[in-house]
Amino acid sequence: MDQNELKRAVARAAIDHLTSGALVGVGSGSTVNLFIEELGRVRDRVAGAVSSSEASSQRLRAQGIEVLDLNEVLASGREIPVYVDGADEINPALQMIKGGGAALTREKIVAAACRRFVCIVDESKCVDVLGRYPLPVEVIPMARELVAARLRALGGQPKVRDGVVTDNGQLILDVAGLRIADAASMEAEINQWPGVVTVGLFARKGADVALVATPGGVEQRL
Ligand code: ABF
Repeated sequence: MDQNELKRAVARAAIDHLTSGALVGVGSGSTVNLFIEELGRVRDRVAGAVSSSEASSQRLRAQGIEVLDLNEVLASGREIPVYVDGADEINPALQMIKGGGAALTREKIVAAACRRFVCIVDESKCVDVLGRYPLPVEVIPMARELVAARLRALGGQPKVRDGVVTDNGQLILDVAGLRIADAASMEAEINQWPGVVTVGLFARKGADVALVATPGGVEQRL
């Protein structure tokens, strides 16, 4: 099985985790793109979607799935039972690094608005300790060097992601060289620095379940 087939298998498995007739929160990335295709096949079972990126919204609409505004959904008192998204890395505690696709801020917002986070990955994303994948941090451009200096003080090597402006008009710093033993503390620390919009650690609120595609089948990890 190649990596694309693994991604397809886990995207398909996520369909069983949806709540019939309800809204679904949808993340971003190549695994989620396959999930959106699978969602198109069962579009009658979902009431609509709340999306974490312009790219996912376009794909959802192309599958005939209505994309709703998060504020309107929440203001009307509707619930979103499940959020489905990929990750760049996930550890055994189901804490993640996300943001390789630069959609981390909206992903964190939509994930926080949904009851359960179903993470869909192939086994190449599973690590014991987060940090092999460079940690994305979304930053207001004026604060770039301030935040970069603080990331260096933590032992990281930050680098501006070339040519990338996020959906929110900000920059991404990718931070190599971190070994993230206490992901929840690091998330809290970086989050409160002036100029940081979002750090790509999803640790204080990680996934509720990980569906992991392996050549032997899709494993469910809790
Ligand atoms: C997004 O998709 C991310 O936060 C993460 O960067 C990425 C994983 O992408 P892929 O499925 O393409 O590996 O959800």
